[in-house]
Amino acid sequence: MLDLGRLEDLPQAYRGQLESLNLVPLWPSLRSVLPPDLPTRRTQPVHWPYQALRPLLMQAGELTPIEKSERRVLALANPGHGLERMQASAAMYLGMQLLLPGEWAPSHRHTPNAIRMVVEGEGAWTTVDGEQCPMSRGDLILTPTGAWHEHGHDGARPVVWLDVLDLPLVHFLEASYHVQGQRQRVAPGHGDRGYARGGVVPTRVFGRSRKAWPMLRYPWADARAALLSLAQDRPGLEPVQVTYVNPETGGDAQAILGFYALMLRPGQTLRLPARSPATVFHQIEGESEVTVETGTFAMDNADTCCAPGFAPITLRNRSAREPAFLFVADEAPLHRKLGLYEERR
Ligand code: GTQ
Repeated sequence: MLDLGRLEDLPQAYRGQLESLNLVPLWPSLRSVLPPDLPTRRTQPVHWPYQALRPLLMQAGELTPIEKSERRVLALANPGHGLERMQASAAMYLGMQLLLPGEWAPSHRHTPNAIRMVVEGEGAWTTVDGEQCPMSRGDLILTPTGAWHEHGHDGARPVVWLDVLDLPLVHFLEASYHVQGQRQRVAPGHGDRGYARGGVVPTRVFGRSRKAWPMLRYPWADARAALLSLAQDRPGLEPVQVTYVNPETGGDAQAILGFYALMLRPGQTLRLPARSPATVFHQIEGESEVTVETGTFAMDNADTCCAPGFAPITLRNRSAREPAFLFVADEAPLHRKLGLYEERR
């Protein structure tokens, strides 16, 4: 490989002249911005055990009223990016949000896309562009870019969910902002009822529904049933996985991040190829083991972990009797759209 010159090799006076004209020599930095074969990744493999973070989230409920927080969230931050940046990976933000009985998180909309993966509790709801979506463990709820959303809670116990946003990317693009709104009027219609069965979609006599986001809530009961049915139908199938899609287009549910549910058969070990996008795993049911490069995380119920891109990942169901279910989020739609998507075996 060529031995490139260093900044210190240049005369001080010349460097000063460059700087005063806002000029920078490329060659001393060329290898750091274009490293050989593998990108430099700040994203580290990180595990956030739910049992450790839950008491701190509940404490936030005592320390900070909803009126003082708007959204009561602990961000799951990757130390590789610096904790203050609140990034799980280059494009993904993760947060654990707590809503207490009777609380209301006011309506707003913003440019980053968000989803909620419900972790615990019953009785809360998120209203997205007028559609009130009930929240139960494992349900996936979309709040796509620009959609009004507010959270309320009519139940008796705390409700917690995992937020996944493409905030770091949108912020990096200098395109991140929000708009405060009024309490929404709930409109009739539920995407998850209209699109309750795969293979058929609601059809109006006079043209299709023009909603860009026809389905906002993906009940866990349906995704789980789809995985069990797929596993039963194809006993030889290695990865038993479904993708959350827009039922009108068949494409990814959101434009930037991808969302999936994966089932590990009892005792199953699944080796995933190294892929360019970073990946997040959240344990919905059962117990598994996630090995990223050389480190292994023991994932219990409601645990979350992340893996950088280009890292081989091995998943293992730690139970020999019960299936394990993981919710997966990644940056694959973004990488595909940009032509950057890669898989290495
Ligand atoms: O619930 O609208 O974790 O706006 C971060 C930003 C949640 C939300 C987050 C948000 C929200």
